[in-house]
Amino acid sequence: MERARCLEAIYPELYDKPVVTIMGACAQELYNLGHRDNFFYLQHAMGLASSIGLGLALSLPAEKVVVLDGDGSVLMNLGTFATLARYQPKNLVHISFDNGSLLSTGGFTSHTTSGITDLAAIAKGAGIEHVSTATTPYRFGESVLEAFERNALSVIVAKVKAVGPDQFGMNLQLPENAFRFKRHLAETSRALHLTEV
Ligand SMILES: Cc1ncc(C[n+]2csc(CCOP(=O)(O)OP(=O)(O)O)c2C)c(N)n1
Repeated sequence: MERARCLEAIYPELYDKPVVTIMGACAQELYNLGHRDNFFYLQHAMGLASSIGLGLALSLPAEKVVVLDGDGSVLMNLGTFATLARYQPKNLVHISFDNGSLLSTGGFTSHTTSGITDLAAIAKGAGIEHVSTATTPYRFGESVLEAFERNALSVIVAKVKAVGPDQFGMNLQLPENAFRFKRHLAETSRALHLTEV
């Protein structure tokens, strides 16, 4: 299973949801499908996409917030599952694309390689009830649709190949993306705590 195909499959469902991605290959693959102002590609702050997603979910209870994470990034902030479990945002869907690799910086193996570390088991153990692992495109699509329907925190670990886009490059700098994302949320969501930008 390839992450790009997974993203392609769920892309139509993302049109109305705030989406936060990790940097690098995942961000590029989503961008390549067509940028939208409800997509925020987190740069530099590896491991913190889930933290930003949690903050958005708590601030925007009427929105379904989606985090697109990576195994390396989650491993860098493992406590995030315990934090998510504690706050239980009903409107957050956390998807880890587990390719067993730090693909975007050269493809070094991560701790999930060869099944050493099981992110889904960690999420369960942290106290998250709705956790699923997807190894086929069908199961991935099913898990995501179920999560979008569910009024509860959902974590999905998608086992994908360590392959990424052929080329990197976005016609969008981080500050512009951040300002447009925030403005979009302020204009379209029933935002409770967003200030003017
Ligand atoms: C704190 C920190 N350390 C290292 C990096 C460099 N870095 C950027 S992306 C990346 C790999 C991310 O791996 P993963 O989350 O598994 O996603 P993948 O690239 O495999 O899609 C690394 C090490 C960074 N941005 N921040």
